[in-house]
Amino acid sequence: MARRKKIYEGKAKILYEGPEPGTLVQYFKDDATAFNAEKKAVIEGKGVLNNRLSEFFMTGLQSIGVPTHFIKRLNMREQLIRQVEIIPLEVIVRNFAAGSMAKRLGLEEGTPLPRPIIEFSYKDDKLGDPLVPEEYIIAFGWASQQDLDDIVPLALRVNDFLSGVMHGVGIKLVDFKIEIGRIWDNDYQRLVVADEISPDSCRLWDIESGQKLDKDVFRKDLGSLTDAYTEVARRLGVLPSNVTHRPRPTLIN
Ligand code: AIR
Ligand code: ASP
Repeated sequence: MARRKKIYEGKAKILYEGPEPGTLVQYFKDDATAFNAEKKAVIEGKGVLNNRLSEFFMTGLQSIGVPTHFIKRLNMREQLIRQVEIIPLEVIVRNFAAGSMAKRLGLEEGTPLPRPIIEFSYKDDKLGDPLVPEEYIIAFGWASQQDLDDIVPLALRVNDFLSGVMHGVGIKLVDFKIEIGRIWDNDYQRLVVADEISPDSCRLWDIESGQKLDKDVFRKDLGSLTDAYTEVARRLGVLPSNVTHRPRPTLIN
């Protein structure tokens, strides 16, 4: 088979040219990075889990009318997606204080916020994805006011959906990050949820015990990341086919 053309390689995923114009193949690597890639490791099985989990969340969003880039799963590590123009922002939604917000404001991790808070970081690894106000986003042309007026309710719908799904399996959605892509239909543009939604991009805490079931396990050396992600997948009923229980073959005389 001819080698596929690599379009882009990021820290956790690779994008290849897709089979048709306007499509790409998104490959999930086992690589984990944190603190702007200062900390790195290969975590066996992470890519397979995130491929499945991102599919689960994206198809769930589509079922309630939230457009995403997802088309279909191709295999254990790859999915077919729509090619989009990524808006260079990390759209972060927070329900409880944690991570950089807890640090910045001196809040205890887990403090409930008065309402979901949306913030934007400018996607630039060299700069460490700095938090930016809307004023910068519009002035520098990363997105328009109209885009932001569309992105905010989109992000809140994603938050409602994900919070509900996670709550149903005993997990608190503390915060998450999404990326938004533009799809052009002639002169008309649509915004869709792109990139991935997985425990790499969310903070997920067990409601009962407070146990962390997301990438903080890796960032803070709290144990096995694969075990944490497998637990999320198990609770959601999403497990890669090679680890789901299959009846053993029986001999027929
Ligand atoms: N995030 C931000 N950049 C990359 C990722 N994965 C996610 C984190 C967390 C949320 O955005 O995983 O769920 C907020 O991160 P922080 O570090 O700003 O508190
Ligand atoms: N994904 C980013 C990195 O690799 C930030 C993080 O998740 O901590 O550094």
